[in-house]
Amino acid sequence: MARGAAESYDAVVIGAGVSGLYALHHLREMGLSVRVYDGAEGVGGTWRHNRYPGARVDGPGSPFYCYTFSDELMQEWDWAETQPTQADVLRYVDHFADRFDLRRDIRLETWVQSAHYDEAAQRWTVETSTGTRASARFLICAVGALSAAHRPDMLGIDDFGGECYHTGDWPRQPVSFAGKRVGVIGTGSSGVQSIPVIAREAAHLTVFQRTPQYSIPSRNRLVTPAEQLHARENWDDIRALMRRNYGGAPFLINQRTACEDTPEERRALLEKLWEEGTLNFLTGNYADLLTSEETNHMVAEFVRGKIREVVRDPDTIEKLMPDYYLGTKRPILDLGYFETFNRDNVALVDLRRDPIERITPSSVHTASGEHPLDMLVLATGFDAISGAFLRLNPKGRDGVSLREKWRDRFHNYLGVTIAGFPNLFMIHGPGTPGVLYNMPLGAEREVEWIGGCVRHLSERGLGAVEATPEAEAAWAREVDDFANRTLFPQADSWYTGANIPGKPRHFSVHVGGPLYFERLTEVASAGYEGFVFEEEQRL
Ligand code: NA7
Repeated sequence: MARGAAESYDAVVIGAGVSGLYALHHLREMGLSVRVYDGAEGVGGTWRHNRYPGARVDGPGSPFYCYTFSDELMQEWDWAETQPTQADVLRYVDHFADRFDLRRDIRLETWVQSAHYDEAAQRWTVETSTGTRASARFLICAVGALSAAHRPDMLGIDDFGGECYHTGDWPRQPVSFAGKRVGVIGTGSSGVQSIPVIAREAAHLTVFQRTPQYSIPSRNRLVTPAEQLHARENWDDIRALMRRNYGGAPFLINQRTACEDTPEERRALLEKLWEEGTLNFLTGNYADLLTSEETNHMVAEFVRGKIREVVRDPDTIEKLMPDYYLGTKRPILDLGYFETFNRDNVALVDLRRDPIERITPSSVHTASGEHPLDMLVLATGFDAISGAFLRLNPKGRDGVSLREKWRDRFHNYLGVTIAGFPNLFMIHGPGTPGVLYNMPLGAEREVEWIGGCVRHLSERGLGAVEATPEAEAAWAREVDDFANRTLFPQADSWYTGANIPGKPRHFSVHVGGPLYFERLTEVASAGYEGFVFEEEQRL
């Protein structure tokens, strides 16, 4: 229960994950008073909660999944592996918090339960689970694009009597699979990362798969001292390349389309990319991979061929064959995923042919029969991108809630602001490149834009900034236009909200990469086109 006078800050940041921590650092450097709240027992956000076995960076590998703003931070941190483990990323984030003395402004184990805007005061008030009430001119929602865990509403799921864990909210105490019959539901990144690790320890593993996946070898290995040195010595160039690259990774983009090469040249390129693994299999691939059905089909067939080469049982191969446009669901990097299906203690259930009918206290019951289990792992993903903002459900002008505002679509301007919600900024919200971009780098670039906007207000004695509905509508068209030039909207993915029953269906990621950040700069340079400002009220 909230009580007492409200604490007063320039900015309240909700979330102490990678983006919230950078927001704290950056705004504090600008001279603002900032308070950060997070419900967890430590900093790190998604990286703290997703501690399931096998959890690793599955984006740009080391040392490039990192903050880029501080040369010192880059020069002093050693990454062990090319795809760092969850524990390593958490160590890095903890180091960042200590290195920049962030903890004094962070309140942990404190959930923000409500946030509402007071138009007369031009301030946001938040109330927390510990009874604190805080008032701030700016509300920064760094609540995470992959933080609202999705537990499917399956008949009987609450009656399951064994251990049951969600990968996105994994227990803090060690989980043992030894001697147990384990079932994993879901074969997205979390399922694909955890399945090989669980299979090595469990007595038996049953994988319940709805959509077969393309997965690319991560080729994880130790970072060599020479690589670390090279990155340090060439950091300025590498950082510049990351900022130019579509996904914020230091990969050179292939400008060629598939039809410019002979079949032999195509095969050679795909073999080379497959051998190297990592997300570069996509970014280094043909420029028309995500725009040409033909090219996509050719590359997809190559990957299906790789699965056929690895898996021995013909029936299992059949079940594992992905059939959507490659790259239009979240790309997955693995360490021996397909090989796992050659183990004697692993079974694969194809839920498309054999759907789950109910969960009983001791089994998963599918159309074909009973699968007895001691443990159920829900690798069923997230109410992604918009979900955590909706769970926060701030109330803006006239008391209108975000849930009301976002009933049919996740209306926003630049992915950062929302009409009717003055002085509220999102990080990695719908309409940003967010989940398709190197997330620490994306957070930096969004936060720096937010900082510029805040500075614009304070230098002019302005009290509030708000996107116009017209700017929002034009922005929606812009995001749609980018997406519709690609095959992305055609997949049933969490990018389109298809994984959550009843969720408005539209592709909510800006696929322009660096072009998105150019738009942010353009808008600011044009005097914050698409925004209205209010004079500061002096109460
Ligand atoms: P994802 O990518 O959303 O994967 C969730 C998986 O769970 C996916 O295979 C889903 O199948 C499956 N799923 C979801 N709901 C159900 C139900 N009701 N029944 C059966 N199967 C279901 O989440 P992840 O956590 O793996 O990945 C998010 C990560 O992306 C993040 O952690 C980063 O690593 C990048 P579907 O494909 O929807 O048919």
